[in-house]
Amino acid sequence: MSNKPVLYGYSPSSYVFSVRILLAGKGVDYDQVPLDVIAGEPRSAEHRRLHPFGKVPVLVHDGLRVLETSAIMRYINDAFGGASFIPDNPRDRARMDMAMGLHESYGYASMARVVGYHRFPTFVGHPSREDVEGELESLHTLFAELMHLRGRSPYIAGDLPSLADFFVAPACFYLEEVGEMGRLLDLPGFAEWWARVNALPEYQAVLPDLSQWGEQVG
Ligand SMILES: N[C@@H](CCC(=O)N[C@@H](CS)C(=O)NCC(=O)O)C(=O)O
Repeated sequence: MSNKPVLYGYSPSSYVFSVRILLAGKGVDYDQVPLDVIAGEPRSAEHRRLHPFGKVPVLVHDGLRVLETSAIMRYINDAFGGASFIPDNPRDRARMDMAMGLHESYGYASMARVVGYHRFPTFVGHPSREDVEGELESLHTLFAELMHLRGRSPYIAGDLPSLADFFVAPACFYLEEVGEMGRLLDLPGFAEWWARVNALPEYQAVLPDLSQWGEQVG
């Protein structure tokens, strides 16, 4: 049995991206099986043996299979050495958990539809521009709340970067990439937080190569 974890999912996947930021931050060496989401590879019968809903990421380590990005991130944080990205006090941990839960429940799907509108419209069912405006409104509400949670802290859950910043950063990366970041930049504190996250070496180290990504559109 190998001690090297295996991460299933290709790097452009926003959830895989979050996990890779953390792996870089921890300095963990791993293998990656780059299943392409837009090409439908996670839905194969073979991958469904690892993930019954045909999703990525999946992390396999020492015979343990971990599903769900937030669980994968907590596992990596705790199972490997290096810095911890989980705050050591209950109040900041609550901020981290709230941010991750809010993004999972109210952010990810909206982000995927906005980005899909530009880069993989068939995959997301051809949303209209009106649909996209509604999703952007939800994302505005979400990030207003995240900045409220952050308050005067440099990062979402305190003085140091946490799983929460890594969990939501890919959404911002993609909104910027497709030119839909504008309204968020008006939120008090957002631009300052985003510049700080952008400067993190673990984030810069794993920026996905998007040259072969998305559907052929236009
Ligand atoms: N709740 C899951 C969501 C995973 C998820 O939706 N992953 C997307 C990629 S970012 C996926 O695998 N999509 C494949 C599909 O829907 O066919 C998690 O936290 O890991």
